Amino acid sequence: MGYSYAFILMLLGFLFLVSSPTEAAIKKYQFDIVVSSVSRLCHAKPIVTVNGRFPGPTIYAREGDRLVVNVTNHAQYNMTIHWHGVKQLRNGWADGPAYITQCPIQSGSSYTYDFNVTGQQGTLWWHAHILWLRATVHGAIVVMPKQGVPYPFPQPYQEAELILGEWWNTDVEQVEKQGNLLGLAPNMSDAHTINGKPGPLFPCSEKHTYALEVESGKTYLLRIINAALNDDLFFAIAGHNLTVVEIDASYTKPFTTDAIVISPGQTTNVLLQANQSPGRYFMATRSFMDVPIPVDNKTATAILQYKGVPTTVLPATPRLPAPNDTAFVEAFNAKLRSLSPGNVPLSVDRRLFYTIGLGVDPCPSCVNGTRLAASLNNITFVMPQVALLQAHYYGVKGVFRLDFPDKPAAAFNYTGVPLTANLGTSLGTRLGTIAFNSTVELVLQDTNLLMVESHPFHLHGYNFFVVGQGIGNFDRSKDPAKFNLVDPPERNTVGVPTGGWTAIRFRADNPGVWFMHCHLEVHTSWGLKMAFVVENGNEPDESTLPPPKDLPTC
Ligand SMILES: *[C@@H]1O[C@H](CO)[C@@H](O)[C@H](O)[C@H]1NC(C)=O
Ligand SMILES: *[C@@H]1O[C@H](CO)[C@@H](O)[C@H](O)[C@H]1NC(C)=O
Ligand SMILES: *[C@@H]1O[C@H](CO)[C@@H](O)[C@H](O)[C@H]1NC(C)=O
Ligand SMILES: *[C@@H]1O[C@H](CO)[C@@H](O)[C@H](O)[C@H]1NC(C)=O
Ligand SMILES: *[C@@H]1O[C@H](CO)[C@@H](O)[C@H](O)[C@H]1NC(C)=O
Ligand SMILES: *[C@@H]1O[C@H](CO)[C@@H](O)[C@H](O)[C@H]1NC(C)=O
Ligand SMILES: *[C@@H]1O[C@H](CO)[C@@H](O)[C@H](O)[C@H]1NC(C)=O
Ligand SMILES: *[C@@H]1O[C@H](CO)[C@@H](O)[C@H](O)[C@H]1NC(C)=O
Ligand SMILES: *[C@@H]1O[C@H](CO)[C@@H](O)[C@H](O)[C@H]1NC(C)=O
Ligand SMILES: *[C@@H]1O[C@H](CO)[C@@H](O)[C@H](O)[C@H]1NC(C)=O
Ligand SMILES: *[C@@H]1O[C@H](CO)[C@@H](O)[C@H](O)[C@H]1NC(C)=O
Ligand SMILES: [Cu+2]
Repeated sequence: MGYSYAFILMLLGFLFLVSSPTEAAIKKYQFDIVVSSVSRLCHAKPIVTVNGRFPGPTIYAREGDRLVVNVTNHAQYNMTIHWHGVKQLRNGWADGPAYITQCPIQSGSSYTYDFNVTGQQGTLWWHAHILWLRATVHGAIVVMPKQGVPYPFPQPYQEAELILGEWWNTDVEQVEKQGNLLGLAPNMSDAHTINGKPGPLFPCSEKHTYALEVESGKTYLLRIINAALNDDLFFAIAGHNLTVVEIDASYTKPFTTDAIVISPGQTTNVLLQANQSPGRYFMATRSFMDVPIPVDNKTATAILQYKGVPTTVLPATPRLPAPNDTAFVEAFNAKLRSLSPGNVPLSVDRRLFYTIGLGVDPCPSCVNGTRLAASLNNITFVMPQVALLQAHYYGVKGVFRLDFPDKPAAAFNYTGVPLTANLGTSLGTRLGTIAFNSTVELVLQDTNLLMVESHPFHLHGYNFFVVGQGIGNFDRSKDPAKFNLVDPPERNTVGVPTGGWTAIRFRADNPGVWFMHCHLEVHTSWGLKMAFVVENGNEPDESTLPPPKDLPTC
């Protein structure tokens, strides 16, 4: 009796699944790149935006949907948009980094990004991927699970996106240009922002404060995105703990914390229970920086507003970790575990070891006769004049070399006493090549050439597993034994700790040309970037798709 009852339930469940509307939808968006006057910090200034909004519009999709985004450039700057974390299977044409997968959309032109969101759900984001324009050209991507598929945590009452950013009072392109011209570090930002607003710790900011209204007793899902150009950030809400459930659109084993750390490029979903005495509480964000270099150390705030509480009530202030709290960051990262890890590569076909270096190269016109430079395996990446993916697809010679070294030319004490010798770098547009479907282990090793610093690294076209992390020099004979191959966090952007290393693994099953770079824009500008050519497989469905007809040309 019990048996047949269960059987009937199973049958009903099956029928329900079959009849539920799971068909993928086509979601169309129009992105107009326009210069708009936005008022922040006491005065209005023109910034480059999508549809006049800052932050830009949120893209909503379900796993499996097709997104069709027509980007029309009405501004004077060249533009491209990157869909950060979308895997773009066989479809690098829609990935967006300028001169890597496409030529820019020039003033007066349009390009339609047409891509499917396959096998991914959670919070991602989109941003300009040319010059420093992503400072103001960015927004959230919310990928809901397929129809009828619940979250692996209790259904929240409501959801909200919190985009953390950096604000300059001057034109951000002038800041970048001035840094390049002088060969020095560019000016740091004037403020941090939460959903585009700096909050009341800044002058004339009462109207420039984001507030999130909550009902007492309810649970909220907060989708937090670090869209800052150059700053790792802490985030906390006064009086409330946060339960981390997802990072970079990959579910995690839930854990509770009073603050999070989030690097540029990363996303973190947290559950917030409005379970404190009804009131007003500040949310706050501020930089994490554990080496003594100048950084925008100003705190942006927003308000968690319990429904019905008068806005005259002074908000409570949260305690953020100290700006140099490395121990908090290490402990936080150690808690990140995949909820249900997919196929973590257990064996490795290809081992890569890349050193991250900051240095100086000759520059006769610069202030010191030198300019700051950054490199991987001592190679400072030189941007090509035409897009690498096109050059690869059509076999155009002379655009790049396929000889990026798998390891540095010579081993040295990477994180030893500050290394002031060999501070020059070698320049080139050199790419690494990877066989289709091979498993790759990449160890990113920070160095003390010039100085140590932490670097958030982003790989396009893939998620990877973060199998290990440590301080000091990576030890090939000892460290792999400590790798987590059971439930390592899966993500698309990972921090390499100051004076330390991070090991990632992925299966190269997405053919194309994929950018990999530090997500601190200042370091990317200095050349801390490279790209992989992942070869086609043998089957017809294992090669890069043909390019769309409206792909921009250079
Ligand atoms: C994209 O938008 C522009 C401006 O509205 C329009 O002229 C163009 O036809 C659109 N392209 C496509 C493919 O719809
Ligand atoms: C997206 O999915 C649709 C439907 O399966 C398919 O026709 C289309 O070719 C896919 N597009 C890309 C870029 O993969
Ligand atoms: C950078 O900061 C310096 C010193 O405050 C200032 O003189 C300069 O105008 C700033 N540059 C830009 C592009 O805003
Ligand atoms: C937050 O979590 C900590 C550690 O689990 C706990 O001691 C504290 O009481 C919690 N605070 C709130 C407001 O729930
Ligand atoms: C923030 O940085 C400025 C300039 O770098 C410095 O003068 C100031 O003391 C710092 N403030 C704090 C609270 O660390
Ligand atoms: C962090 O900064 C504080 C204040 O500047 C300083 O006293 C402390 O020594 C620093 N801690 C570390 C671990 O560097
Ligand atoms: C370059 O010049 C600046 C400003 O004059 C100075 O602060 C800095 O120490 C110099 N850097 C190097 C590497 O010489
Ligand atoms: C590397 O440098 C550090 C600090 O300068 C030193 O403690 C360590 O012994 C060196 N390691 C090797 C293998 O030389
Ligand atoms: C990096 O390359 C430059 C230029 O070839 C060279 O002078 C320097 O010694 C190299 N540095 C290292 C650490 O390999
Ligand atoms: C990739 O390799 C794995 C392990 O050998 C194999 O199971 C899988 O089918 C291959 N995938 C493709 C697309 O060839
Ligand atoms: C825009 O991109 C095109 C194609 O690469 C290039 O020729 C042109 O100089 C760029 N324009 C600006 C203003 O950078
Ligand atoms: Cu960096």
